[in-house]
Amino acid sequence: MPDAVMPPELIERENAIRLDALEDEYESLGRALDRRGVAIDGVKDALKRFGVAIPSWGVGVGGTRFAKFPIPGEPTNIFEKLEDCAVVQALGRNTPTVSTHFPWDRVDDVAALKEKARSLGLGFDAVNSNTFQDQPGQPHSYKYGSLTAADPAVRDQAVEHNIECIATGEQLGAEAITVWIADGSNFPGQSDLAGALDRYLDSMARIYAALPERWRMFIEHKLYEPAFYSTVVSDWGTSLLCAQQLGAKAQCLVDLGHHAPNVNIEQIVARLARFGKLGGFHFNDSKYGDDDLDSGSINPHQLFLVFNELVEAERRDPEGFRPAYMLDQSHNVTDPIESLLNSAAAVAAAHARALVVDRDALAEHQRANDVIMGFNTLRRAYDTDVTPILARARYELGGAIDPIATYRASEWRARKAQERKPVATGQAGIV
Ligand code: LRH
Ligand code: MN
Repeated sequence: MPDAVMPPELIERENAIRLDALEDEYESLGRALDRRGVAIDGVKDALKRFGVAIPSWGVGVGGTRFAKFPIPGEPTNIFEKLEDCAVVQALGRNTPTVSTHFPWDRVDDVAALKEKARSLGLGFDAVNSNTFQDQPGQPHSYKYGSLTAADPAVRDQAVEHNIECIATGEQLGAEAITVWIADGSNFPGQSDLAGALDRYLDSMARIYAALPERWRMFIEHKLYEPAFYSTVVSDWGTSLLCAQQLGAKAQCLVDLGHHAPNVNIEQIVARLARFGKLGGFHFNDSKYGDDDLDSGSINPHQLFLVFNELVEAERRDPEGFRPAYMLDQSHNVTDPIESLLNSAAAVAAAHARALVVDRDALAEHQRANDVIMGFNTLRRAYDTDVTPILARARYELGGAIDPIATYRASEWRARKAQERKPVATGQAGIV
């Protein structure tokens, strides 16, 4: 039994207040869905199997290039971060794994880190390498790129770092590495655009060769930032072509914030799934750029449409369908635990709404070019308030019917503010 970061009796007490209302709402929604040919318990069971990984870097307060505003009691190292991840899991019951980032999460004793996670009932999803920052004492700078740098010594260092991340990930029980590189340029003429991709493919092939049998490598594309003229892996097309060239273990990761405004991301998801290269997601939301806002907080309809394509993709190819679901957010003005609880619920809600779509009717309307009925079939699912299903799934898994209220009743943050050393103010940056 995992160490109880959230006392079960507290969850029980908070649930007892809300159970009758939940039962009533669940029964009434069940009847409504039944009239639409949807078995509510089937959706609930699917949600109970659904999980999205927490980014270790999202458990501390995030910042921008301008500033970061720490909060008392925020975690100061990966062990404390795992405790906060366990709080999110204890209340929300759909975030059983953590995605780590190296060297931000580097420890001397990896076995101790694995044991800590195990004692908290947590596992590890994809590890993330970092060749977009220079570490103290690092022989070669990544200022002018990493895996695609003109200088082979820089490329060697970056390849070595990724292979180290794989080795650490293997010790933790992870089975994938996400490779996002900031490589690009700020001026026309600064970089040899074609040569940069050749160097990328060569470096990635060396990392690919180091992948253990069951592992996958996720290529994460991004339109811009920190490079503002060209980015080597800037779009899904480049990512797909590279994944096809590298081999079966290479797949594409879609970070929702890494596209130009108004790009049809759900169609990108359908395309990558069609070619068997949909490796995973970094869920978040944005209004302008890579804002890393809470999932579903700005454009929940897009998140629904992404999951609508995911449900279709799984129906089309159940064998090959194995995307890794992860959050990737920066919590600059909220308690990260509350944002993570909300965001994991928003992702699960998008999934639930996609599961109540009347797929046979939709296919029929699409075949008959009945535009309005095709649209209305999707919109009806989107307009379905699935929160009773999410709450019931959490409740049946031992979680909280109302995670935020239960979290606040726990006074976790105030208690941790007494125990943990304060994070220095006046810093900036994502972590
Ligand atoms: C790049 C990115 C990438 C992570 C970083 C924290 O913008 O999305 O996935 O390495 O954020
Ligand atoms: Mn990301």
